[in-house]
Amino acid sequence: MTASQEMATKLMTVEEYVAARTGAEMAEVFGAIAAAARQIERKIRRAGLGDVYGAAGAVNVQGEQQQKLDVFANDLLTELLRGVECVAAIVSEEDEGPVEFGRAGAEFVVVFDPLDGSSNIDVNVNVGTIFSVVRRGGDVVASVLRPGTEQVAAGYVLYGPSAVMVMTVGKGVAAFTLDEDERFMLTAEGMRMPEQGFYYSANEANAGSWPEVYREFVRGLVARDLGGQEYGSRYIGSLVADFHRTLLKGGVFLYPPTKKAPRGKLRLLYEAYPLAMVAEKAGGAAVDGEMRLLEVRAAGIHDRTPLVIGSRIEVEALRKAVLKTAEEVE
Ligand code: FDP
Repeated sequence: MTASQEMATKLMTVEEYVAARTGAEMAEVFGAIAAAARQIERKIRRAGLGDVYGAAGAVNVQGEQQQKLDVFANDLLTELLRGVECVAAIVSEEDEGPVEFGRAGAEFVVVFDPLDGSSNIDVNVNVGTIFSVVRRGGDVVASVLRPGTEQVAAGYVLYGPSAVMVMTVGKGVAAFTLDEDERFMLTAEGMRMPEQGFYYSANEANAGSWPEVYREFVRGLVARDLGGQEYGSRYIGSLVADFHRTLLKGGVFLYPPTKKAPRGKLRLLYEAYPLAMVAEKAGGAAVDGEMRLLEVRAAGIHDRTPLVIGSRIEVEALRKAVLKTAEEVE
């Protein structure tokens, strides 16, 4: 790439990037997500100055305390996407069912977790928005319950020291950084996750209640059994931030089944599916332990799943170990 081509690439907004690859309708969807992300970022940046920390007083459909910023982010995304003609409905972590916009011919449904890792807000630690776009095929619920392989676009926004949107419209993974003029500008294209990496990321306080095969896997990483690779441990407890590091540096994020959450803690539709699509498009992998994550089927919109996601070598090694254990048990 010549220097002038590189400049041209860098001067592209996320809306322009999407329009050039998939057309104006999807660009409008991204425009609404970017607009919401801008406002969420502004609110988070000034969180300590206003009355935005803490619980909103309600409990969401997951039985979790809703934070004020959860509610703010959810309302904003819903309203901005309502303004996009090609969006038929949204499905959010914060709502019991889909919110339909009454547009029979609209093509897309947007699924999102408006503010992931929200237990980190009060301590000024990174949080994120995760989203996925699927085509509406008749009933909205049936459309979003199709396998993750059917997603047409997916991504996340990480509200960190800078705000970054990482996304795919099915052809490679790109990152956009929020600039001073509040535009998400292209800062990386064709992103690739390292084949093997330097960090593993898990809430090890739960290790006592993981299936033994996961404990053994992590012990193996620490012992450098995986090709002699040396690992460090990193766990933020904000999925978007933990995933983003894994995407850039390689390694593996795992949230195995636990005694308390035998079917996993993380949500399939609006956490695992979008990140799995990004991971795969960047050359990484994601499984629920045994299966390719994008082929795991949800029965309900708020279903949970175990999640192992990251570099291909670590994810494959874990999957092989889990499958072997399953064989031995049979
Ligand atoms: P949070 O409960 O703060 O919203 O999906 C929720 C999530 O955060 C993820 O962002 C994070 O990876 C995970 O839960 C953290 O769970 P633990 O506190 O059990 O480690």
